[in-house]
Amino acid sequence: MPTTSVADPRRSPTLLSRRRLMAGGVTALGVWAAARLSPRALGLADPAPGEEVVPFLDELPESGRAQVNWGEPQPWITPTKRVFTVGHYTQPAEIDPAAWRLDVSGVVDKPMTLTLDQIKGRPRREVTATLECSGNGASPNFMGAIGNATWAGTPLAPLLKECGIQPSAVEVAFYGTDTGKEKLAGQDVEQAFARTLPIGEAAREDILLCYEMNGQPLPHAHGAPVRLVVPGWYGVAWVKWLTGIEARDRRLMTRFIARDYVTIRGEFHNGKTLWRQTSVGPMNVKSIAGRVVRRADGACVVSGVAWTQGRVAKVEVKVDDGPWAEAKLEENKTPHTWTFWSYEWKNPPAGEHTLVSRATDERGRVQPTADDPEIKLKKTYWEAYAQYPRRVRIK
Ligand SMILES: Nc1nc2c(c(=O)[nH]1)N[C@H]1C(S)=C(S)[C@@H](COP(=O)(O)O)O[C@H]1N2
Ligand SMILES: [Mo]
Repeated sequence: MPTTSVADPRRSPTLLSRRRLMAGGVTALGVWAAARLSPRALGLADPAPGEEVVPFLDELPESGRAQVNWGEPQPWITPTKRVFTVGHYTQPAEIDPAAWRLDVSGVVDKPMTLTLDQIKGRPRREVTATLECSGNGASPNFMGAIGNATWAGTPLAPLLKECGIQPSAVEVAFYGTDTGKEKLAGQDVEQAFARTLPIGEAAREDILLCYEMNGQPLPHAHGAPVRLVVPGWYGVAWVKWLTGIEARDRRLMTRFIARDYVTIRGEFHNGKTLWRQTSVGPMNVKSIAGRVVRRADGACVVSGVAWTQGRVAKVEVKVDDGPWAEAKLEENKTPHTWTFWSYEWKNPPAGEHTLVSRATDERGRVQPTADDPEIKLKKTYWEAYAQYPRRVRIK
């Protein structure tokens, strides 16, 4: 057992810092320092004297883009500058908050037009929730489009109630200022980015008209002045640069609801495989191993994150072809937020190994392997939540 290969920083301080540089990249140093101060940083076993990070052989290169870099420790709250951004139409110019208006219309008794001051004058609520693009993990070099942030704004539900939603309403639609030309029935039609929530879902207490992110005014790139926050749903539902809300008595079928951000897959029903097409909605159960730290006694601590719609119930880790072993979950009182986990890998043998994690959520959903029919029979790009095996070399 090659415990002697673990550097003792008391004897060799430069070796440890060089390892840190290799593991996280030069710009990561500040993040490392900050993360060590936070009791909820992923990988609490951040190298103490005598410990070292074992880099993953499949570590993704630093992309230079705003996104989570798994080679760095993750604080529970992702710094805003680390949170990815997505815009499918051309990004709108900055919106003048004084001129901005939000229209609430459709099948309501009392349509409304609100200013930003009126939105901010309404009851304020903070919600911590994990935002993930459903494309995260769908292509080989892409796993950083996720972040856990604290969002503040006013709850949507009481506003809808005040508008008096009529019984004919089946859903609530949300529109952004960004538009694009879509070809429909041979014609070019200008459409705004839009998403809908079923009427029951829109009544949830934790859906926000959000104007603050991590204690700061919501940045333009994240949808200022106001965006929708839908805890537990994939990012596509979190409409940015909000301009309109409509209660609707028939379903909206615009691009990012009905033609893109859709999942086509084979489902088993009464012994038959039937092909179903659905719109991307709530998050699936997913986890990723983020770090391995070698302790002075030779054991490795594997740590990572797991998330789902609702709460994660269990995370298990498998080394090579070994059995699934339960990881330790950090307390997870808040639903729709990621949770950290760690697993003690005793006596790791020298050589290359595969580590993989599997999360189970409170509803009993289990993160599938890439070979599971649930993933194998998925013909489309979005909802990439298969188990994510990682490679390490133990010296
Ligand atoms: N108006 C508008 N809102 C939008 C989008 C968009 O293109 N336009 N993209 C959605 C998608 S696909 C994702 S993943 C999230 C990303 O939010 P972020 O840019 O704050 O990370 O915004 C969503 N809201
Ligand atoms: Mo997305």
